[in-house]
Amino acid sequence: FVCVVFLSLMQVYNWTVFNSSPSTHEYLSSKNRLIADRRQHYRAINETQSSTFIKKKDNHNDGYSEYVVKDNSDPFMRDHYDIKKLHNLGVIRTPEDQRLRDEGHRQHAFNLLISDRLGFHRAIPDSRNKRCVNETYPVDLPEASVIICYFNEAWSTLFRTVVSVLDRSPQRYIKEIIIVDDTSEMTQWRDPIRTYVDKNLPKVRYVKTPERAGLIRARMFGASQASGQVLIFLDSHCEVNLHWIEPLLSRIKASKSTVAVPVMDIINPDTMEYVSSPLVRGGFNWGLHYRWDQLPDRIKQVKDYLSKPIESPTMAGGLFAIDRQYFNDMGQYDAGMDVWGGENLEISFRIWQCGGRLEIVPCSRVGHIFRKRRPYGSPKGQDTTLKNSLRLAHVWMDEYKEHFFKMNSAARNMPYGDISDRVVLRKQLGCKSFKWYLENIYPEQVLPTDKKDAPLSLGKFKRKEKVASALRGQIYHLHSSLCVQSESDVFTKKAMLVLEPCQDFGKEYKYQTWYKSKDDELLLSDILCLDVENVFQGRSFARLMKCHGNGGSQSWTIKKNGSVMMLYNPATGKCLRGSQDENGSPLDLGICDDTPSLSFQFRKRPSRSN
Ligand code: UD2
Ligand code: MN
Repeated sequence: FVCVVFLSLMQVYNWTVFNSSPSTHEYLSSKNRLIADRRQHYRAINETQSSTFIKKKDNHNDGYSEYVVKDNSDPFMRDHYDIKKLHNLGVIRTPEDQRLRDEGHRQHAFNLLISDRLGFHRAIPDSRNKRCVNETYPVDLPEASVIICYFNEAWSTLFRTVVSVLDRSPQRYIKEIIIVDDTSEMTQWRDPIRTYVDKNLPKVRYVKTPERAGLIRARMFGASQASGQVLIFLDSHCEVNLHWIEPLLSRIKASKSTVAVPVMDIINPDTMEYVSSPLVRGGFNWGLHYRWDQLPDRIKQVKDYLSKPIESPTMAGGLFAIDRQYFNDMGQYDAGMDVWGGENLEISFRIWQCGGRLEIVPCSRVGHIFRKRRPYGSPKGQDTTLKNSLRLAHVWMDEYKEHFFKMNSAARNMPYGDISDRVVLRKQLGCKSFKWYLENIYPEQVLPTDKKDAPLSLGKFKRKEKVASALRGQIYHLHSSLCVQSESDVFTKKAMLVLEPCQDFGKEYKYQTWYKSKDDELLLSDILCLDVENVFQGRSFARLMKCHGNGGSQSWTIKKNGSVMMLYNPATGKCLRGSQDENGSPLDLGICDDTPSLSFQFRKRPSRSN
């Protein structure tokens, strides 16, 4: 009986029945010390990993079936998205576990212990809106080359990305998966990865950049080797969800100049929990940082907007599908951009201004690990985002680049390399002005001068003192007062908030600058909203989240309390709380009373000088 069941399972359409047990053994035989260190560990993963796909139902007549993943061996591995079970996976049992966890946080900025224990296959919740089940797609969709660039990615996250694509896409739509090793420093993994791919994953190709190229040039390098009609780019720490690919390919089949972006769900870097994201779209602020925007009413009025493609002014950057010919014709990327940052706004502006279309496709969902910091730098330690932003401002933004310079006066005189190629490209493609883009594609965008609310800092300003500087004989205001800022120095969703000494200038400036919106939201750097999340029973923490525009936990009422105020969150009935003594401990919410830890003040930001 067992045999019969097994054989019939094997026949399930061209589907590969994954049993990853043979997988990592080959590379385990290598002599490399680091690998030997991990032998025990990966053996443990393999033994818990045998999973089988069981056909659930044929709900499309195009030969596509729905599968549930059944894990055969370890009860530990079932429902691996359940937060309690994930928590179990994170339990440290041996010194080796501890070492792996610490190393993971240091090198990857996520919980490597849980990631490794999850293995390559795991079930994730179907995060789509229910309406998506009724969507139908053409049968003859174009084939895709999936391109995954990585620099120092962890083994388990890289292959979970790859395997999720193989697990959850009809095989006929996957021409190939190209993994582009951007000359990772972890050279000891190079051969094992190559061998593993060659032996186990026939559709996957390993390529390596000749030298560290940065993610922008690495993507072009990968694309130049691809042969599918469509290119789909993914970060190397993603997990694609059920039916993720059909809606993307359908949009490109309908029009070759449409670029289709899935909704990015959140994989929590500490717990690996997979969390559905609200439907929002891409925007930017005048510091040229990507920002999540709530959907404007004109989109919400469209019937079934929760399951129909919506146009988006920009994309986040990492995940999108584009026709390969179109990608080449419209100038790929700006090869003068280094390592990280800015390329997502550049390609977004270019798509719209040069006659294409950029859409977010709500029924396509891909999880991405949002880290709190980037665990790598650039080869020369330079700030590549600023240089890249300058290039795109000069090529695409016409007179509107002045708004960017107002926020970054130092950038005005910074070198940004030669952009003449890109200027020529803009002419050749006959692209429209930035004014046209703002008026027609992003009418919701506010010019900085229109802003009603001046930037504020939110904090506790009680301990401001004047200190005479013996050296220069001048009086300085030393702000020993504390300001509310993100726990990390990037704008990451789900980041907690902490109190740190107030900064008026320099890098910290933008991490402490808040804006009040007319909908009672508080936005950090005009990017993410102050939100509340119930993490543990009875204790709610303040977090940064995408602004969803539905009030609730993102709505804050100011309650005056003498010269100070309390920030009341009607959704939880509690007030924002920050203990005054401990810098660095996360802000949470407490019952609104007179305790000093609940009192805050706003202060207008001084004008910015860097
Ligand atoms: C976001 C985008 C990312 C990119 C970036 C801006 C998403 C999910 N991610 O940052 O794709 O658009 O914004 O530039 O929207 N990598 C290399 N070579 C390098 C550095 C990185 O190949 O020199 C790889 C890296 O391993 C990863 C990808 O590029 O797979 C993106 O890097 P990231 O995950 O650090 O960027 P992220 O998600 O913070
Ligand atoms: Mn990423």
